[in-house]
Amino acid sequence: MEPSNNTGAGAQGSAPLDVVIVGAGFAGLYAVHKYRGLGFSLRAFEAAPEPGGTWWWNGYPGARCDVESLDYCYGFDEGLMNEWKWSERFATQPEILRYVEHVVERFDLRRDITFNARVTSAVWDDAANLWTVGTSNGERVRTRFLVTAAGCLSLPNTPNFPGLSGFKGKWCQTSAWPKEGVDLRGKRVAVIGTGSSGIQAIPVIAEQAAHLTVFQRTPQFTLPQVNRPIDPEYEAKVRADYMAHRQRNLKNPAGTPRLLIADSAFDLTEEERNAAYEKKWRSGGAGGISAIFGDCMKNLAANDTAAEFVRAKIREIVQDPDVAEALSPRDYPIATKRICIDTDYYATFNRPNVRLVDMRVTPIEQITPEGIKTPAEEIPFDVIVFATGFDAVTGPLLAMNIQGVGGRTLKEAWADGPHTYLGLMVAGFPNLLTVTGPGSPSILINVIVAIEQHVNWIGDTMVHMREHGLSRIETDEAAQEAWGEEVRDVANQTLFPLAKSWYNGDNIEGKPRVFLAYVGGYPTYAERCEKIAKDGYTGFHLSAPGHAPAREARRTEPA
Ligand code: NA7
Repeated sequence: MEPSNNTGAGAQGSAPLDVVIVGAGFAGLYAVHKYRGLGFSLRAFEAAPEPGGTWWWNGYPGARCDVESLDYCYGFDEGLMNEWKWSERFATQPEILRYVEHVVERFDLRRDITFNARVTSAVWDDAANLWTVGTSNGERVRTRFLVTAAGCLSLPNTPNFPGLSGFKGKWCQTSAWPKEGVDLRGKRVAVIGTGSSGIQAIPVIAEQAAHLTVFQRTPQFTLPQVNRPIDPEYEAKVRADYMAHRQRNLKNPAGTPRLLIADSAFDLTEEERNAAYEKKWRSGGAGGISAIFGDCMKNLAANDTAAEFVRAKIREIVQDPDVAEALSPRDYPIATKRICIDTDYYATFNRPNVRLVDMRVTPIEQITPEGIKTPAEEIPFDVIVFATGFDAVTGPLLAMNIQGVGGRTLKEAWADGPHTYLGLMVAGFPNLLTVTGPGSPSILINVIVAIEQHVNWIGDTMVHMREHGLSRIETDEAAQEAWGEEVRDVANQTLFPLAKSWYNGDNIEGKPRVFLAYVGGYPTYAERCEKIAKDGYTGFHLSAPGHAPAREARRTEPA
C-alpha cells in the first residue's frame, strides 16, 4: 500500500485544504479525480486499507453487481470506458475491485487518499468558516468544503441477537466478509437474512457447506440474473458508440437501458402480459420486471400481475409446496422492497442439504453456545452468516459525529428523520455536501450515474464560488422542507411506502420512517439541479463572510 503523499496537509498551523472527501469508494475516487483536476487542494480519508468502498467490504461468496457491467462503471472518461473490458454480463466483486484498482492507478488517485483512517468527527467553525475533520488515526485537518462520499450501504446492521457473544463457532457478516475467506466446506452453516446479499450467497454456500439452514424473516421477490460471459454482439453494439449509449441511459429514470413496453400492465391481454414477464424472466438482467409497465409501482392491481407471475414461478421451481409457500412474498407489492436477482436461489431449496426456517413461524429466540434456538428446537451450527443488511443512507452520515453551526449535531438535526435540500445539503451545516445523500435518487438508480451527477454538480458549484470570491454555501430550513415534501409526495404516489423496507428505514430499530430517496427519476432530478444552479442557486445562500476570496482557479487537467 502506497502511503499518502499528502499526509499532514490541512493540519492545524498549515493552510486549510479546499476539500476533504470522506470515503474512497466509487464516489470518493471520482471526487478526488474531479476536484484535483479542477485545481482544488484536497485529501480523502478511507476507513478500509484499500479503495473500493462497499465493494471492498462485501466479499461474501457470490457477491456480484446487479447492474450490467457495461453500465456499472464510470462514464466520465471515454478512454477509460473503451479500454476496460468486463468478462461477464454482471461483474463479480473481485472483478469490480480490479476495475477500481485500474481507475486508481490510471488517474494516480492513491497519493491523495489516506487509508485505514475513518472519519470520526467533523466540527464546523463558524468564525473561520472551516470544517475540522478528525480521523481514527488521530489526524485533525481543516478544510473549506467537506464532501461526504461515504456510501449508502456502508454501515452494517450489526446483529444483536442475545447470546451471540457466547457462540462457540464462527460468525461473520456478508457486509464485512473476512478477507482471508471463511472455509465453509463440510460445515453446518446458518444464513440469517434473505435480502440481495443472502440471496446471492445462499446458492454458493449451499454448494460448499455440509448443511445450510436459511433463516428467513421476510420472503423476497427475486428473478434470475442470467449471468454469462459478455455477449460479444451486444458489447460491440454498445461500444460502437459507448458515450451515446451512456447518454441514452441518462434519459431513463434509473440511468440504465429502458425496459418499458407499455404504460399499463392492462394495456396487454393477460396472455401477452405473461409472455412479457416470461421474456423478462428468461432474459434476466437487472430486476426490471417492475419497469416493464409504467403503472407497476403505482397501481396495486398492475403490480400484483407481476407479483403473481413470480409466485407462480416459485411454485413451479420449488418441489415442496410448503417451502414454496414460505418463500412466496404476499404482504408487500413486488419491487417495493429492493428486488433481487439471483442464480438458482429458489432451486437451492430443493437440495437435500438445505433447509428453510420461516422466522414468522419460529423466530430466533437466542444464539446458544452450540447454535440457534427457536421456540421449536435448538439447531447446532459451526458457522453463522449474518446477511442482515445496512443502516442505509443516513447511517454512515450520522456515524461521523458531524457538528454544524452552534454545535448542533447532525443527529439532533435529523432526530425525526433526514432533512436535506436535494439530498446535497443540510440547513445549519454550511459547506457540507453529501454525495448521494437522503432525498436524492441514489439507491433507486444506477448509483454510479447518481454519483457522477452529484460530484460534478458539487465541483461546478465550488468552481462558481471560487470564480466569484465566495467561500460559504448553505441551504435553509424552508428550502429543505419544501424539498422533503416533494420527495414525500412523489414517494406517496407510488406503492413504495407499503413495504417494510430499508428504503423507509424500517430495518433499523428506532430509525424514523422516512422514504430515503427521490423516486422522480434521474432526468427530472438532474435537470432540477442544473436549473437551480443556473437560476443563481435557488434555495442556497452563497457568501464570503469576512474572508479572503478563494484562490484563483488553477486548472490542472488530469493526465
Ligand atoms: P437487505 O436487503 O437489508 O437484507 C437484509 C436481510 O436480513 C433481510 O432479509 C432482513 O429481513 C434480514 N434481517 C435483518 N435483520 C434481521 C434480524 N434481526 N433477524 C432476521 N432477519 C433479519 O440487505 P442486503 O445486504 O441483502 O442488501 C442490501 C442492498 O445491497 C441491496 O438492496 C442491494 O442494493 C445491494 P427483513 O426483510 O428486514 O424482514
